[in-house]
Amino acid sequence: MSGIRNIVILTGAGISAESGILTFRSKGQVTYWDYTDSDGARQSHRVEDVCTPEAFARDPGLVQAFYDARRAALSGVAPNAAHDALARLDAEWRGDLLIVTQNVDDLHERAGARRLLHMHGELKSAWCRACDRRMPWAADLGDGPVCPECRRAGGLRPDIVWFGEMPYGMDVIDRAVSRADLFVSIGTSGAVYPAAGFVQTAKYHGAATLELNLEPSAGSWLFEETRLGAASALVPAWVNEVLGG
Ligand code: BV8
Repeated sequence: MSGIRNIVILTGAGISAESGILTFRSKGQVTYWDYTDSDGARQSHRVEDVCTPEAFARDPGLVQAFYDARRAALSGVAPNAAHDALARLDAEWRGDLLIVTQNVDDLHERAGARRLLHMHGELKSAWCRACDRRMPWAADLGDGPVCPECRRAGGLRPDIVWFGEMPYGMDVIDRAVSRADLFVSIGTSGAVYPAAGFVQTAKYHGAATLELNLEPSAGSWLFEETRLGAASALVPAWVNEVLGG
């Protein structure tokens, strides 16, 4: 691809869908999460209503259970061909590359991606509200474990950016998107900001823009080109194009 040196790729829940991880929305429908509380009562929650500081303050057990279940499920899923293709691009692309993911799963890194930024945090990280340190975490948090850093119990929360909280790495992302020659959006509905606005920043600074998605996103009209289909087919084909076969 002549003239392309700096690439920014934004990924969303759709790139992990074929690995068996639920998306937040598809075909305009918001995903619900079914939960059985400690009294055995079954509840159903819109995912978006659980991913907020207010939900955590109101019912920490519910929110911790939501993330404990998703963290535990990671051991039963694997990267798919789309994650593998982006890891190959990361290894072979000599220009600048940044994969900005909205996802909190670890499939990009398990596929081998290195130039990666989790703007919404990670399931396999915990944040201690007592000592403000973040640390790798693979176990449950719902049982109020002791923070290995400050030795206080019950202060650990998921290291996840909830609605109303500032995403991570925004300065790094703004710099990379402003310098990009090519901005590619993969598997995202374009429903959540500030991620959904990156394409406008890229266009403003003259980048070419490409969307790879199962269905047109809310921001499809902003992209020069949209390719519709499954990420596991579209992404390897696109990476082959970019790397010249
Ligand atoms: C902030 C972590 C400011 C949690 C997440 C009104 C207008 C504009 C903005 C707002 C507004 N009201 C409120 C806001 C702000 C809000 C927001 O955008 N709300 C939306 C709902 C309107 N944003 C925020 O609060 C953000 N913070 O603005 O802070 C600020 C300023 C100063 C000081 C403090 C704060 C924080 C947002 C982050 C929330 N956390 N995730 C978790 O994961 O548990 S967002 C959540 O949605 C997930 O991260 C998810 O990844 C993300 C975005 O969704 P997508 O990735 O796009 O996934 P989705 O399911 O929606 O779509 C999947 C797509 O894939 C579909 O299009 C589908 O067709 C496609 N697909 C499916 N299968 C495949 C496929 N494609 C290809 N192949 C397939 N096989």
